[in-house]
Amino acid sequence: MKLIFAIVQDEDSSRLIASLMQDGFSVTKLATTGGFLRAGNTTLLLGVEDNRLQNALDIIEKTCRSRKQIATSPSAVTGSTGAYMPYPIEVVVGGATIFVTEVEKFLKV
Ligand code: 2BA
Repeated sequence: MKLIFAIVQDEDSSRLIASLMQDGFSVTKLATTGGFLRAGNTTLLLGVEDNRLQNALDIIEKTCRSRKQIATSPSAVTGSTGAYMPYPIEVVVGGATIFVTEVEKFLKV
């Protein structure tokens, strides 16, 4: 069995959960925050049998889109006045950031 951690954009999460559940996957949704943008995103946990791993990954890949977002630079420049001047930068976020780990034990007690 594998455990998938999928970090996705909030905009994709409802459709993704619906698609996964329609295909019989169990999903846990966590409200998370990206360290770089400091914006909300969604992390899904899925425990899947090895033979269904690719099926789940395909659904995630098909459903999650990448989007451009404007962010304020985390390391602002300091102008000649010494003032703090954050500047906007464009980053491409997503589709999904996925980690797959081996599950040693799976219990429901
Ligand atoms: P954030 O950390 O808010 O990052 C949002 C987007 O900002 C990233 O999109 C990437 O395009 C950009 N970005 C992140 N760190 C950067 C940096 N140090 N310099 C320049 N640009 C940077 P994604 O790569 O699609 O990541 C989306 C979200 O997935 C991330 O949100 C974070 O919550 C998670 N994530 C991505 N890689 C991860 C990793 N290796 N470990 C844990 N979480 C990760």
